[in-house]
Amino acid sequence: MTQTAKIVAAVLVTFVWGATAECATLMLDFGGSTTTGSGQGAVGPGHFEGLLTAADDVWNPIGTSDTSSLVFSNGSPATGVSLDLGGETGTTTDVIGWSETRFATRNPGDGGLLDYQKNNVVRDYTRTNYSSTVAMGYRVTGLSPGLYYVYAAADDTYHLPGAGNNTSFEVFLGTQTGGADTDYSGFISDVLENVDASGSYVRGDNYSRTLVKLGAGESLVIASERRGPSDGRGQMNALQIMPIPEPAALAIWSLLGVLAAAAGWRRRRP
Ligand SMILES: [Ca+2]
Ligand SMILES: [Ca+2]
Ligand SMILES: [Ca+2]
Repeated sequence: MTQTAKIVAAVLVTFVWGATAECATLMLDFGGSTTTGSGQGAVGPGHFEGLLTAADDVWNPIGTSDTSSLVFSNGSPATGVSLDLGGETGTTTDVIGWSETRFATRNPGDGGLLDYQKNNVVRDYTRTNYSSTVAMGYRVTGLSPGLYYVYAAADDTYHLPGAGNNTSFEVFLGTQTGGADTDYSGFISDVLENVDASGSYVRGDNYSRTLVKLGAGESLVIASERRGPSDGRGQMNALQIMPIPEPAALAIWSLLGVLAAAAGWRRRRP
């Protein structure tokens, strides 16, 4: 590849990734807090990893209700996109019922938050409120088909650090067509141990990043459940659902092929 082509590629990758991610990333801030954390510009795991920029600053505050009034991270309306909250139909059923409405929000305890939790979207959360043993589900419908990174953060910030705060959650991810209740027992999952005390986002400890392929007409389904000796209550502090610009990347490589061919043609001319 020529130096010019390399520069063109770098610029295009930067531009296309930035433009695509910025305009179609969905950021959900669970919990009822309006003082801090649910406002605009808060840093999530996708920002921490450098894949989202300061321009991706619009979060959707989510309490305990389903909603179809959502915006993307650049503030543009997420027309046709909706969020459905649900709860496990029994302690060990591994099925999310989407007509469940018994949820609650929790603000953090009055001290001891780690630095990355302070004044941030991960400080508060939404959880199930009818049993201490059921998972909670989050279903997003209306997103464009393609590849997504799903960032999930779940931690019990209501209890102070120490033995009670190192709560471990399992986050399940999958897809679904139609509106039926969802069996998530076959979904892929990530475990968040929440034991790191460095005060920073740490992937695999206090947040997960999972690659999900969404087909045409499919909904993204996420479930969370507290781990322990027995099943525990599910909750979520924040989610970022970020498209990976795969078609754009393919277009870039096609263009580079044209550039390389043109450079070769020029070199061969007398
Ligand atoms: Ca939150
Ligand atoms: Ca619902
Ligand atoms: Ca359960």
